[in-house]
Amino acid sequence: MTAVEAVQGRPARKRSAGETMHFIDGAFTAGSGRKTFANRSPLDNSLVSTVHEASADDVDAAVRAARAALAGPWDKMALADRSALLHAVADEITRRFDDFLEAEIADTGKPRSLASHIDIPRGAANFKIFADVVKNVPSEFFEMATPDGKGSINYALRVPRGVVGVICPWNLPLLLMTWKVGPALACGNAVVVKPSEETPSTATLLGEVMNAVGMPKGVYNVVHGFGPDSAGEFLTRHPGVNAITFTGETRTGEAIMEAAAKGVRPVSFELGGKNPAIVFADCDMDVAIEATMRSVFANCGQVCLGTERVYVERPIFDAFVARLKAGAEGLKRGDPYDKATNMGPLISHGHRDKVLSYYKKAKTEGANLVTGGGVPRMEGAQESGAWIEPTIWTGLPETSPIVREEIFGPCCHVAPFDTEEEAIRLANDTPYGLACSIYTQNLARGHRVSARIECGIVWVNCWFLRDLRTPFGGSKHSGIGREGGVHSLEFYTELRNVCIKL
Ligand code: NAD
Ligand code: 6OD
Repeated sequence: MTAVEAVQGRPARKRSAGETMHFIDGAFTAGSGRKTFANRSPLDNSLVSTVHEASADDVDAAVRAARAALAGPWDKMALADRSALLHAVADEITRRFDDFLEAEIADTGKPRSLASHIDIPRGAANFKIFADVVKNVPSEFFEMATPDGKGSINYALRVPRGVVGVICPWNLPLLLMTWKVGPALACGNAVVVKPSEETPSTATLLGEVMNAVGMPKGVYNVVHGFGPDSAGEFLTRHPGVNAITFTGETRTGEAIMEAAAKGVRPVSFELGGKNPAIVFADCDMDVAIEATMRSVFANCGQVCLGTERVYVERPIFDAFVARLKAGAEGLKRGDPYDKATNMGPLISHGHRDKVLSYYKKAKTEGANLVTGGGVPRMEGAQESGAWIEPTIWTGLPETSPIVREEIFGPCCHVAPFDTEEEAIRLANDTPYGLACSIYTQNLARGHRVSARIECGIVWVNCWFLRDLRTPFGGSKHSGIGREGGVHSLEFYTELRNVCIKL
């Protein structure tokens, strides 16, 4: 009996407080494997849940369930009905807002003030936007003359890719997962999601939402586990997966690309970054400080679009550093449900070790430590959490690993520049190319510099201001492809030309 058969006919189980199950073919299941792992809170290292780790058979069951769904009512559903169902998913996420919020905070420790404004609302918005986009994008049509004078017409049909493997990171778990699942389902695909091992909860909870709104079984599946030699690799190597969408580290992207080569399967990758901000002396300083505070420290610096290199025009360098320091020292750590808390812990002790190794390296390289650089003292149970100090350095050469490598923590290096040309050169001197922020009140300069920065997204006088219709993705080592609006349809569908002789 396969794992799918084993779960068929069983009523869908709610996520119990202590266990996180796979969601396969519309049912929660422990799967066929015996292995589990602990999901611990980064706030205080307490156990959030015991997570079932998928075996190759469990992943196979999920892929088979997805394939079966493609041949069932999902395939026959009218576009308008599919779109309505995705709106219902968004509405149900909103109705269960507090459940999602609680699950996301339990896994990540992020402050409620952040998750309730960004993560959970975007979870719903990611379904709504693509439910609408698919209904409103026209396809091509050409009339063609033929020698017999009768002519022919050509049009393009958008057809789903099939089963899409969705591999997700831990930093914005619901947001980044639904950013892929929303368009994939809107386009008529079925998905198998592998959430990060650090943050398995909201993807699982979404299974309850899918059942509540009547999503056909097998359209949305979730398997838990790790990357290499675990659920991630089993999924990306599975021949029944037609396309792979991945957000995570560049090195992981390289491994997944190798897996996808077998069977020549398309990939969409949103990868790492080492994003610069360029602060010109003619900026509105309040705007530049407010946005840079968020871009460096929001989500404890664990945002792919976050700024880790700040270039400031020399006349305002000292004033800018002083204000950023004051801002960093004013951040409030602690209870995520306290309204005043605006900084959580890092995702895990393992990640904190990595970030601290950069803090140490900065010291040995002779950085000028403006603030932070260590681990804060926390009270009570939080003493055991993965807390870290927000940190600012100056004075390092551009060749330093602190300036070149993605740290993914609440830290930045600030350096002065003298000319626009120099700022552009410094910003582009990186193998990455995800995002850049520019602060200036001279809009001509804003346009001119934006056009010369080698990256996927440039923000002028803002950061993380997102219109979901726009192309999102990275250049160079920061990704392959663009998602968002109609661009997501490019990846989640294939165009088929139909030629009709009249
Ligand atoms: P990661 O690459 O370590 O893991 C991401 C996911 O891939 C996890 O689910 C993991 O289990 C899985 N995985 C790992 N190895 C695998 C393999 N060989 N085969 C299949 N799956 C595998 O990334 P992370 O630490 O979870 O996230 C942080 C990274 O993600 C940072 O580099 C950050 O910049 C990047 N990121 C990029 C974007 C973007 O939009 N560009 C967004 C968020 C995060
Ligand atoms: O806003 C988005 O759609 C998106 N993909 C954000 C990515 C953030 C990275 O951590």
